[in-house]
Amino acid sequence: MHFRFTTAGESHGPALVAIVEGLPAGLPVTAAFVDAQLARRMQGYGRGARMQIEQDRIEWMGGVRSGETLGSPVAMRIANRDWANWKDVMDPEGTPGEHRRRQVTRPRPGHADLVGVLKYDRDDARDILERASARETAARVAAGALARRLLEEFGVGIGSHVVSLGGVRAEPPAALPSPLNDAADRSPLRVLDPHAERAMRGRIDEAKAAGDTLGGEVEVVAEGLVPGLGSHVSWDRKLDGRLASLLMSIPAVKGVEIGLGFEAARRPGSAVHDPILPEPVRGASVRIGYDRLTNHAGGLEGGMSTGEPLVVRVAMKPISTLMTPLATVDLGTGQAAAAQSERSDVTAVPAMGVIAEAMVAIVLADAMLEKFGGDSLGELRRNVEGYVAALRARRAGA
Ligand code: EPS
Repeated sequence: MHFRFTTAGESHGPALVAIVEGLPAGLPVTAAFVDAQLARRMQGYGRGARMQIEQDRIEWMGGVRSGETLGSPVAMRIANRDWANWKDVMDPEGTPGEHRRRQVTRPRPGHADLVGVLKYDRDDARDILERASARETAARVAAGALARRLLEEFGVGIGSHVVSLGGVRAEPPAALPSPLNDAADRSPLRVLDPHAERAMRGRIDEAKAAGDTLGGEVEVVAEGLVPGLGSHVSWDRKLDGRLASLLMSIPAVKGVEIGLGFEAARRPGSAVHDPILPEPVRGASVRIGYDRLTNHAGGLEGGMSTGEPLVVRVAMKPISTLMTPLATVDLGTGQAAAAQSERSDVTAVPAMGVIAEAMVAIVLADAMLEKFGGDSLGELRRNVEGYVAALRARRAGA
C-alpha cells in the first residue's frame, strides 16, 4: 500500500482539489483537523493581502463517512474566495482571446512564466502562473493533514520552526520545546529566538519598502518513528531520497539538508557518526533498547529511519514577484521591459515550514503503509505492534 496524492486548481480559479489514496478504512478524521493545518499555512508576518481574502476550509467530496475514512480515495475541495473577483478572467467557459484584463506578457525572472509559455505554447503567462502559484500548496497541506492524522495514531508528531530569514539566523534553544509547534506557532514568524525574530521583522519591513522579497530556511522535526521505515535495498525506497524529492517540489525550495547536512561534508567521520549505546540514555530509541550519543544523522541511516528524531532543513529562495521589478522582455513586442509586478507576499518562509511538515508527513505515512500495509486502521495497528514487539523481544533475548 502507498499514500498517493494529487492536486488540481488554479490560484484564482473556483477551487483547489486534493485527492488522497491509500489511507486505511476507519481512520478518524474531521474537517476541523484539516482546517487547523490550513489556517497555520496562512499565517506569517510578510504575507500579502490575499491572505486576508481567503479563509481556507475543506469540504469532503468523497472517501469519508461518519467521521471515518472508508479506505477509498478521499477527495477534498478548498474554495478560492478570490474567485468572485476573477470570474471573468478565469472563466473555464470564456472565449479565448477575450477578457484579457489581467494578461501577463512580461515574465518574471525566477518564476515559471517564461519557460512555461514557451513549453506550453501560450501567449498569456497567466496560463502558467495561475498553476505555478504557491496557492496550490493549500491543497498539499490538506493532503498532508490526513497523513499527519494517520501518523498521530502511531504516536508520531511533526513540527517545524524558522531558522533563518532574509539572512538573519535564529539561535533556537539547544533542546527544542515539545510539542515544537505549540511554541513555534505562537511566533508570527514561527521563530524560537525572539531577538532574531525582531531583526527578521525589520528586514521584512525594509524589503517591503524597497519592493523586494526574502527567502529563508526552516527545520522540520518528526518524533516517535519506529526504526526501519524506508529501505537500503533500492534507490527508490530510500527515505532520504523520498523526503528530498517531495520537499524540493515545494515552490521556491532550492535545498534540503538531513541531519548535519552539508556540514557533515566538512567534518571527519569521528565527528559525524552517532555512537551506538547499549542502554537508553536519551530516551529516543527506547522502543528497541538501543540509544545514540548524538543524532547528527538526523534520524536516518542507510535510507531508513533509526528511531531517533527525523531532522530536515529546507531552504527557500525569495519569491520572484518583485514590486520593484527586474528586467525582462515583453513577449508581445519583443522589447526590453520591466517584469510584471502584482500583489504578492514579501516572504512566505513561515508558511513554507507548514508545507514542509505536510510533505514530510506524506513521505512518512507512505513509508508506514509500505512497510505495514493493512486495509483497516486496526490491521495496520496490529502489524505495527507485532513488529515493535519482535524488535523488543530480539533485544531482550540478546
Ligand atoms: C502567489 C501570489 C499571492 C500569494 C499566493 C501565491 O497571491 P495573489 O496573486 O492572489 O495575490 O498570496 O499565495 C496564496 C494565494 C496562498 O494561498 O498561499 C504566487 O504568485 O505564487
